[in-house]
Amino acid sequence: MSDQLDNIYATAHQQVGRFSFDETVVRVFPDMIRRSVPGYPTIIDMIGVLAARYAQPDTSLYDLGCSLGAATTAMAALTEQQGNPVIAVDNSPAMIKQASMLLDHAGLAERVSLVEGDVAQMAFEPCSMAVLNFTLQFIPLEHRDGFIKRLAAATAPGGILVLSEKIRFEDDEENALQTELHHAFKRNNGYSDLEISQKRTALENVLIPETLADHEARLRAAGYRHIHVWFRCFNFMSLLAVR
Ligand code: GEK
Repeated sequence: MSDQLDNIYATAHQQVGRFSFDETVVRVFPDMIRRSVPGYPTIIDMIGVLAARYAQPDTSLYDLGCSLGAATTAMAALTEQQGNPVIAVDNSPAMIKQASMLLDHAGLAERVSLVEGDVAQMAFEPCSMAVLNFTLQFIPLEHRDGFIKRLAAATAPGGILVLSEKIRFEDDEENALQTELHHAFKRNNGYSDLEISQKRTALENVLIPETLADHEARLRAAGYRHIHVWFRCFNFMSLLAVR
């Protein structure tokens, strides 16, 4: 089951280990991401809307770092008539196992190829849409440029990348304020100060945020021509990059 309440960090851990997408996280993942990422449900819905607008006939759609397949499902639903193949990739065996069950239940097993693997190392087929919904932030910094370049090269002219990320701000004061507002959002969603602080420790050096300027520069260098922020809330944003 994957609809349990996230209370992983509710009690004091003697030592907070590195965060990993294991079975414990998979069990609570839908609750965790909804209560931790401002605007997550809206972003998923709009990924469907963007798929309806940008998916080109006879090309694949990628959901990279698909977790339980929320974006996959939105893309598949809003391109049903055109029937683009959807390729959903994640490197967590526990995520893939649960995603496979959920996609089966949703009747999407034929439409979606579920792949267990590292998105930064894979070869891409011609595609018209790729989604990195809060995934790039977990990929080692030194792999990010080459990965985005390879993805851009496989994307058809007029095709898109949707890149959602937690970001950091060059300005320390702004960074502190936006972080504080994010924590207020989490508190409002029922997380305690202990949970917020232990989760922060677990994500240290695992989730590595960059600035909006860093993302824009990388996308431009890879060959995306139009780059727009289409969603923004505190230190979370989503970019639409058109090839
Ligand atoms: C959603 N997109 O629900 N290769 C493949 N997968 C990876 C890699 C990698 N190198 N690194 C991390 N992951 C989803 C939410 S969660 C975001 C994405 C979050 C996977 C990791 O296993 C996890 O499932 C996902 O990326 C990140 O729209 O939890 O903040």
